[in-house]
Amino acid sequence: MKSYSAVDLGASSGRVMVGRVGPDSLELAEAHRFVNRPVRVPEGLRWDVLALYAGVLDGLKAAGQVDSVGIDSWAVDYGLLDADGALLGNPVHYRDSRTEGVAEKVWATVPAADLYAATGLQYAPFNTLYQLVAEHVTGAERLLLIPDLLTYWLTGEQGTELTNASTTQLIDPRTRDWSYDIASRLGIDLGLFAPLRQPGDPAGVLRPEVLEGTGLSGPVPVTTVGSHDTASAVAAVPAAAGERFAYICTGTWSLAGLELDAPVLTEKSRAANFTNELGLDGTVRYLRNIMGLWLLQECVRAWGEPELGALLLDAAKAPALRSVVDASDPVFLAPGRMPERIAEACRASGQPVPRTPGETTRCILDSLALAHRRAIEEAQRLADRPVDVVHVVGGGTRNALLCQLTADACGLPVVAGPTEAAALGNVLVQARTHGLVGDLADGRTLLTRTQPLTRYEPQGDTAPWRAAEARLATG
Ligand code: ADP
Ligand code: LRH
Repeated sequence: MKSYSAVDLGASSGRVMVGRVGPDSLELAEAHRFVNRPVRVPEGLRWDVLALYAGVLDGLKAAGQVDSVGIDSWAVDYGLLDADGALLGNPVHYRDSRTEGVAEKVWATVPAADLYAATGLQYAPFNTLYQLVAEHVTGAERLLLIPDLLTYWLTGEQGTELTNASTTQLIDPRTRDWSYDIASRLGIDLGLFAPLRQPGDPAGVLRPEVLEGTGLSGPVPVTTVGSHDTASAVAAVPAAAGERFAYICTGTWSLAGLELDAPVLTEKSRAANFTNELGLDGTVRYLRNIMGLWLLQECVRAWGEPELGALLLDAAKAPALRSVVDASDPVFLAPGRMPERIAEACRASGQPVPRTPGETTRCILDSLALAHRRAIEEAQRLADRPVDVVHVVGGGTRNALLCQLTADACGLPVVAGPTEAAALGNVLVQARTHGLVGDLADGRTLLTRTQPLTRYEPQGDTAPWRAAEARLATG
């Protein structure tokens, strides 16, 4: 039996989970959870990375003595360090407006089609590539993606973990190495990045000051995991051997798609804005970013934080599919005024405007289920890979209405769970280094045996969903 601390930083909360793994057992417990609250300062929207690091240290202390530590977080964002390794300013939040209009400038140098052919990455204004072009980095010696930055603070060692590096849009998904040509055409200095490292690689040991602050006895190794939270979450999709599955990682975002063994780099795939991010063991995460429960988080914030359970009960009673919005539309990316923006989108597409928080919540959940349906249908078509079941993992598994609507919209069974998939994927990679788990399929089999899962059968036929889809297309 071994114990692992899995640090998982989501856009809405950070947590340190403890995984206890034996040859045929896996238990996960929460040691510490803390809010991740971005801060708006006059220069823009920033991550409070020192508060997050303090939360990680508190969590490691609460977790107690473990055999290893692994860190994953949201993608694309980074900290810049000077020649002495000191952080230069607070990392910029991917929802900050600095990347507005930057893509068009980039495409004037490297056409969007060339970028996709070389990197397979979706267009999202916040891809690290666009952030770097917006920033004109000067005076920095090193760039560390968020989990790599925290790993550096814990161990003193620098590296760039591959699955998260693939979200920079500077990686070629065929070679799984840097896209040297794209970087040089855009004047991006790849020397800013520390050498690539792979999930499973050692990432150093906790520094003496960290041991002292957390009360742990050394040496405590830090293991490189799939440091992109979505890579870790997909690694923990509890698929049975040979199952033909799609997945949806639901949290602040919904990431819906397929696990493939090679990227899809066709023009049709680019037009549909599917991304090819890198997963564990040579896999590709072929998926679409959908705005996810961010839409609801922002409404809840605007409504003064009402209780979620009561809101979801009201949503369940509200009329179904009355109004839907395009939940993949980047128009919803920035924070603020979310109920009004949803109302505006309904009005603009000629649909009834939701009047109460319950109706707006229903509109959001219907819209998410519809976007899940579209992403999974299109992914199957573009990759020529039919599926029989949809695995839903992440915080959204706690929302039974969303899971049922997703099953109904897709016309497929949904298997919901685990909720803390990213932390479990993180733990599984650490357990592999001790030979307690084998490959991806082995880890998944262990999850099917040890984690509580809920199955939702599709109800009714998909005609109302197809009609809503058509309404949105012509609205
Ligand atoms: P992230 O990792 O992106 O911060 P999570 O995977 O933790 O996000 O998911 C957070 C979301 O899960 C919340 O925004 C909320 O919509 C949903 N959620 C959390 N707890 C519950 C609950 N008790 N009932 C319904 N939904 C919940
Ligand atoms: C989810 C996530 C997602 C990225 C986004 C920036 O937490 O990592 O995969 O696209 O954050």
